Amino acid sequence: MAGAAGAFSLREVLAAFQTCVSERREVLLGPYLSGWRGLIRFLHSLGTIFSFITKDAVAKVQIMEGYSGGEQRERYTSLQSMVEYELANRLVDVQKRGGHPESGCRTVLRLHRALRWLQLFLEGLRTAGEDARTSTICTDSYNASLAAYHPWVIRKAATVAFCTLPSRNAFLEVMNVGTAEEAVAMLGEALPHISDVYDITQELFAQHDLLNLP
Ligand code: 1Q0
Repeated sequence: MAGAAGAFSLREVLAAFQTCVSERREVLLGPYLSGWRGLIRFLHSLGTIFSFITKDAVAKVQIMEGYSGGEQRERYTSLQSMVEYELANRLVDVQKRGGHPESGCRTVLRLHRALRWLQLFLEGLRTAGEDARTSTICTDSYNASLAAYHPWVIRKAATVAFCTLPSRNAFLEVMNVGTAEEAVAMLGEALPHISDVYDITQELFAQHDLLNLP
């Protein structure tokens, strides 16, 4: 169930993204959604000012859980099999929203774009100085990724929420992986796995011309 309670552990989230990529370089939906559930747990802990973000992320993960536990679950084991199935069966609104407003493809595309934000944000946290402001790292990462897809009102609300973020060291602590230095080291090891998931998905969606789904 998306958004279940429990302590956040970045290690678990990163491990989930690590196990996402199969030997055949497919992105497995099960671990992909586990990774997202972990991130959502963390979002919950940031309080109500983030709830408009949390709600959207929960809704999208729930849509995907519906597919991966549904009648066609075998078609939804990986992003590759999902794309193939949904396109072959015309289950994706390609030009404008119509009969399939909640296709797996368009839903994953939103999560995929957010994963780019996460990649930039964690890289920013990892490389910033001790006194860096998390809100600045977060805003810069957002402006370089997701912001391009959001209308003004969401960009505004997001920027206001980012200002309430705790300091870099508080963030590193909340990762539950030890000291700030250990957290930074772990980010360095783990970030390539997130990048891998991002790159494979980006290539898959580009190949099928799915990067601008309504
Ligand atoms: C740390 C602060 C978290 C900041 C999250 C940045 C993302 C801002 C996103 C604002 C989204 C606004 C809500 C609605 C947007 C939708 O319109 C949009 C498009 O969907 P649709 O159906 O209308 O076409 N949805 C999205 O773009 C998806 C947004 C998903 C956001 C998921 C963010 C996940 C963040 C997790 C926090 C992880 C931090 C990890 C760091 C841990 C370090 C200890």
